[in-house]
Amino acid sequence: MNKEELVSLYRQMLLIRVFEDKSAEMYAKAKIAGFLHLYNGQEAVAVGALSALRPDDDLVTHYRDHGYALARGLDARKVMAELYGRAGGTTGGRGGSMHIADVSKHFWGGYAIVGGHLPLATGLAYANVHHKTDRIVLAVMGDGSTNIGTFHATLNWAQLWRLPVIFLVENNQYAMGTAISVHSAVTEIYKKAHAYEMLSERADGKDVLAVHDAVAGLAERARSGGGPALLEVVTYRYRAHSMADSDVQRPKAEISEQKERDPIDMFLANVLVARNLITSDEVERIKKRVDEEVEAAVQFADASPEPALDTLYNDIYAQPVANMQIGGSLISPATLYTGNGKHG
Ligand SMILES: Cc1ncc(C[n+]2csc(CCOP(=O)(O)OP(=O)(O)O)c2C)c(N)n1
Ligand SMILES: [Mg+2]
Repeated sequence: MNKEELVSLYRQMLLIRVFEDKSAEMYAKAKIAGFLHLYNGQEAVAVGALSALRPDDDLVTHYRDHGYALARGLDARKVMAELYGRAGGTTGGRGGSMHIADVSKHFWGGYAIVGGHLPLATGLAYANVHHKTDRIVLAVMGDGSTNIGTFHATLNWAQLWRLPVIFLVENNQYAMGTAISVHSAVTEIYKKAHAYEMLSERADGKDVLAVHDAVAGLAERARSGGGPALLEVVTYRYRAHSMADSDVQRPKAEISEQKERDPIDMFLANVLVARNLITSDEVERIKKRVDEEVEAAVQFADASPEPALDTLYNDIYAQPVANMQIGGSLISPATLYTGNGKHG
C-alpha cells in the first residue's frame, strides 16, 4: 500500500472510534433507543478486511455493524440517523443499529440473530457463482456464533460446493459476558473449520495490516475458484456487550491490559510514524476532520424527521409480481396488501 492508502486506514479506524464514542453519548442522552453494540477496540478488523476487498464484493455482518458500514463508505450522517431511527437513516429508520444496510454498496446488513446471517451470506456466494460474476462474499461473525447450528451447516455447504465466501470470525474472546473458555469446547476457533476440511487461518485482529494481508490472500484464492476459507482474528472489545449490558464478568485489569495494545495507537506509532509517513500536524488535521464528520452526523440525525406514520407498512413485503400465482389462484397485487394494515 502507498502512503495515502496507509493514512486512509488510520483515518477510517479513527472515524469508527469517534463515531462509536459519540453513539454512546447519544444513547446516554436518549437520542438512540433499542440495542446498541459498539465496536471500540475492534476497528482494525473491519478496516483491514474491507481494504482487501473490492467495493462490489458482498458483505454480510452481525449486529456490531457500524464499523463495517463506515469502512464500506456509507455516509456517517445516514448511519447516525439510522441509529436515531429517523427517516434519513440508511434504511429509513426502520432497522436501527443492528440492521444497517446499503445494497448499492453490496452491504447486505446488519443481522440481529446470532448465526442467522451465515446461510444468507453463503446463498449470496452461490448466487455469485450462478450468475457467473467473480464477486466474493465476506461473512462476519463473533466467536460465540461458531457454537450455533447454522455455522456448522453453512461451513459444510460452502466447502462441499466450493463457494467463494470468507468466514471472518472476530474472536473478541467473549460472547456477551461469557468467556470463550466457558462457551466453546474449541478455543482456537480456526480449528473448527478443520471438521469440514476447509482452509483456515488465524491472525492478530489488532494489527490492521495483518488482517488486510490475510483477507487479501483468501480473497484472491476464493475469486479464482479456490473455494471458501475461515479466518479467525483475535481481538477485544473495550465496551460491554451492548449499552444495555453491564460489564461485571470481565476483569477490569484485563480490559486495561488490552487497551495497552490499542489497534489505532499501534498502527500510528509502529507504521505511520515509524516509517515517517505522517507528521504530528497531519495527525491533528485528521483528528479535526474526523471530529467534524461525526459532529455533522449528529446534526444531520437531529434534523432528520421521524418516519411518517403512513409509511409504517412500507418495505415489509417485496413488491408482489403482477399476476403472481399462489396455490393455483391468481393473486392481484392489490389483494396482498389492503392499505389498512390487513392483508388479503
Ligand atoms: C440465536 C440467538 N441467540 C441468542 C442471541 C442473544 N445474543 C446476542 S449477541 C450474543 C453473543 C454473541 O457473541 P459473539 O458471537 O461472540 O459476538 P460479539 O457480540 O462478541 O461480537 C447473544 C447470545 C441472539 N441474538 N440470537
Ligand atoms: Mg465475541
